[in-house]
Amino acid sequence: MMSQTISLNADWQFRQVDTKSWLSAQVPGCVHTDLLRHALIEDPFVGQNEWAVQWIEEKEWDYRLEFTLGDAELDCEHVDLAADGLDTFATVVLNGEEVGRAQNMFVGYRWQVKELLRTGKNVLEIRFASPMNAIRQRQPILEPMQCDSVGGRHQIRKQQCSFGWDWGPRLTTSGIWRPIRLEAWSSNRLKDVVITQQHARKRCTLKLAAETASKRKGFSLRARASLDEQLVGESEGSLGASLELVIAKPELWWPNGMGAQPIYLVEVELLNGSEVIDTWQQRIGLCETQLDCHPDKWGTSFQFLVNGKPVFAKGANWIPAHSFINEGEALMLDLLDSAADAHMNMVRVWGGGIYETDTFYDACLERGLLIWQDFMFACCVYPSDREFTSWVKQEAEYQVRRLRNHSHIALWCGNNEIEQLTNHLSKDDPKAVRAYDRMFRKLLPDTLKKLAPGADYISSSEHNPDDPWGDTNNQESGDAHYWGVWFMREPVNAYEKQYHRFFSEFGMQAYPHVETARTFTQSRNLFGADMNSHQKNGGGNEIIFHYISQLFRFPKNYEATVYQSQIMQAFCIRTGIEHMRRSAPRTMGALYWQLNDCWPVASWSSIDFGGRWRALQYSAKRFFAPALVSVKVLGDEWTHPTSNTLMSEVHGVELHTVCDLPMACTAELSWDLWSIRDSKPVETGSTAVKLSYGKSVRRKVLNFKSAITAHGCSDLVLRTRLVSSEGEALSCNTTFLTAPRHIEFPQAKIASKVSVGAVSGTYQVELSCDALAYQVYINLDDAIAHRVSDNFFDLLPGEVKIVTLRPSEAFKISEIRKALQVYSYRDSYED
Ligand code: BMA
Repeated sequence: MMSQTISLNADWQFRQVDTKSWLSAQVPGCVHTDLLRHALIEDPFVGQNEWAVQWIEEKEWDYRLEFTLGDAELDCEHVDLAADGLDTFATVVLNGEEVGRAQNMFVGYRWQVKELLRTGKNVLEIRFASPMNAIRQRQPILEPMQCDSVGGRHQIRKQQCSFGWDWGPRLTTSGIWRPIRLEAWSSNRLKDVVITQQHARKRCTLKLAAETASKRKGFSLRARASLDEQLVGESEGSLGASLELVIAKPELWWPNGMGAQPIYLVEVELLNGSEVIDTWQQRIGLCETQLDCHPDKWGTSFQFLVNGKPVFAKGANWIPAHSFINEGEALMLDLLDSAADAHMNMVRVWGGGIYETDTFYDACLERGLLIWQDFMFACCVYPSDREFTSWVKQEAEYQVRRLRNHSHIALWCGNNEIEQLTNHLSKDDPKAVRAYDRMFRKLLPDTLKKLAPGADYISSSEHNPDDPWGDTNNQESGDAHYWGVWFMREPVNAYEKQYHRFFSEFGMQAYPHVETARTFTQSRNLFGADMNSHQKNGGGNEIIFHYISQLFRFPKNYEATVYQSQIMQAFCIRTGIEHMRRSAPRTMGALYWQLNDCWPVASWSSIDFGGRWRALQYSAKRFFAPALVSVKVLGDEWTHPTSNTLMSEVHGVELHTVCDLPMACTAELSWDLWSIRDSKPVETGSTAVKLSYGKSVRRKVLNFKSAITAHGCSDLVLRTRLVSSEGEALSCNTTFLTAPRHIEFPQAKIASKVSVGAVSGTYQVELSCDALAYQVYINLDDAIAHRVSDNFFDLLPGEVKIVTLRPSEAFKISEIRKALQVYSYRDSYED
């Protein structure tokens, strides 16, 4: 008999323990969203409501489902209750009998329940203990600190950032957060299938090892692989034997920008005689990924190879897409589209969030995004007692099994930033080191070795393989989190002095767009209580203003401050990432902190909660372009420590190209040095270049001494362009020879023409100017939600910029014209 799945996701009810009334609940979901749906709490994302809902974490919650079963459904040998995720300490009761207990949000549970089920009405009840009580039972005295407002979050295996983070609210959920179902089966079922890919010339062999509930004779397996519904491989065999699917002329999966993402469907059937009794399927890409650490002239490389080819990792760190995880599913695809659209090829699933849902891994596969997968441990020393270790063991086994067939997971990493916590954990404390080693250098890698042999693993990010407890700022080997710019307030060009082998974190904050902030407050006071609740980093505001003041004139109002914070964020990260790409192959990765937010907040993200791109996301699309022209300014600028006079040794620039286009091509690299005041070029030039994959090349050193003597650094702007020999604009860049705050920007007149776009429902905006317009921002007034193809770009006289505008609903062209606002840096400050 074929196994049967009975979903139990509908018709749940919930209540606070010891209260009477049951209310409808949504599963998968959590108690906060259930309370919100019944208007029993205010939206915790609005104003300071977060604080008004803190009581929820102290309570116990009941979830209850009545469901009916027919004879047919019970007419099988086994029925399992499968809960893919319970958050977190749950007691599961079926028809009055306890079935089991859950203690770990990151584990899927399965209990045999056939004996407890009845024909007709059944009642399933799940009681969730207060997570705070669970913490206090393990640690009576709590010690709040940075990124742990609870002071004990690490005691339980629950999404760590749900206790509050330096960008996230404290919204400690409870509930059935993943699907729940009954699985009825007889004689046997497929528990799991592991796929191993073996690549050879013009052939890929998929070895499938199936695990079944029963290993008795008489059962057999049948497997198929298909691409676009065309069968490409088939195989049959008895249980226990490994099946092989040989795919001739495999179409390889490549990261975004390097090739296509063909997705193969692998299906396995379990047969009893000739009858199919269970099925299993998985979508995969055919690819080999490898972390390549080989000795080289700079130390030891830290680079990813995909199908044997070194890949410069371009991307960002990923946090849960919503504080209430299930709500994040709706936002995830759009966020990952944005990542791919900005030429990213890797995202890091950061260790303070969750092992993401299947939707996420599938979406990354489709979009060519490699995954750096942290285990979910972040920023503190974790317990090592027997109970905790057993939770971790179970979790690691569950998650490695769940995710091991995703060959686009390029790396597993033990945790986020624990090895650098030398103030808590140092080589002088052998006990703590031993406990750490047992978890992150033994348990986790051993689990991978057993269940996913061949998967690459590092114990922590950042990680110094030469001395894990030594200088985590090691430039010779390992990955680095470089936070000198931001936390240490180092000058922006400090990025250009860093030569880490791989940058897995670095970042700069900005304020969310005015429209995003308006979803949580009407206040325009960035230091007011509402805004303050949406800025979780202690010194965050001060540091944003520090960097704004290093770069720009004082912003004239709230809108201007938001705008400047965003162009400042983009300026900083662009400076860093262009340097990192120029430094290839010494540096082979740049994942900035952070792509997304889990609620509307001032943060390091490049995309506001809700999907609106900050200036940084548009900039990412330019600085991650497959072929890039990049400029390094030669000579420093500083203010004299006693006289405060501006000092400058800037004398010229280097022009570089960076290429990760898969095919070599020829292009023209051209430059124009303009006088800003005169709106005229003072020096121009060009050179033919050959661009080839993986090559970062210094093309020219330009000496601007005479132009600087004649005009001064503050009157000069350099525009550089890379245009392919077919005439395609590959990259375009603007560089100043001084901080923009020293420049007298002209009052440029920006002309805009709106016309109907080629694709229905879109409009084209054509922009031109009579003088330098820096960081042009186009927007439609509030009422019209929209997307634009580019924004926060620079314009010089003679250039025409065409932007496609896509309103989310139909609007007349006259309405678009009326709503169009064009703003540039010059509008953000008073004379
Ligand atoms: C990083 C992350 C997070 C944090 C961010 C900003 O190192 O790992 O812990 O949110 O810094 O402080």
